[in-house]
Amino acid sequence: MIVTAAYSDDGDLVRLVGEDAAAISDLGPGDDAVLLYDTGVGQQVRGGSGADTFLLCSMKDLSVTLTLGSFSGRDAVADVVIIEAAVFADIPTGMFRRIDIFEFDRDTDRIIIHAPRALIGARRAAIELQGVRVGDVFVRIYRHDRLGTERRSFDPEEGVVYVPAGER
Ligand SMILES: [Ca+2]
Ligand SMILES: [Ca+2]
Repeated sequence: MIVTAAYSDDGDLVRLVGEDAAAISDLGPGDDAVLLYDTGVGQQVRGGSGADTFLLCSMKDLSVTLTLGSFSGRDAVADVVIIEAAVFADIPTGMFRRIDIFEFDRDTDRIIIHAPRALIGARRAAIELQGVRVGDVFVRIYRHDRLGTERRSFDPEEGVVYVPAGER
C-alpha cells in the first residue's frame, strides 16, 4: 500500500525523516518548505502550486522524486531545490544515487547543488538522462513550460547553481 500524506492549502513547514515519512507527501497549494532527511525507497514529495523550497539534506535509499508544480498548468512562481553535500557522500562503490525533479520551469525555478568543489569541477552533462552527473549522483530534470514537459534541446546547466561545500 502506498501511503500518501496531504498537507494544507496554506504554506506548510514539513520535516520528513526516513521511515517515518509517507511514500508520497503532497504539500498542496501555498508556499511550502520541506526538509528531507534519509529519504526512503521510492519516496516522492510534491510541492504543488506556490513557491516551494525543498532542502534535501540526506538520502538513505538511492533515489528520490521531487515534483515542483501541481501537474495542472504552469507553476509560474519560484521553486527552489537545495541538494546538500551529504547526498554526494557515502555512496557504495559501483552504485549511483538519482534525484528526479519534475515540473521544473527554467525561467523561475532553481536547483542549488552544494557539493565538494572537486565533484562540481568534474560534473558532466548526462544527456541521455536529461540531467547532470555530479560524482555518483544523477540529477534528472524534467522541464516544464507552456508547452508541457520538453525533452529536446536540453541544457542541464540551465537553472542549476553550483555552490562548493565547506567554503565561505
Ligand atoms: Ca501547502
Ligand atoms: Ca511549486
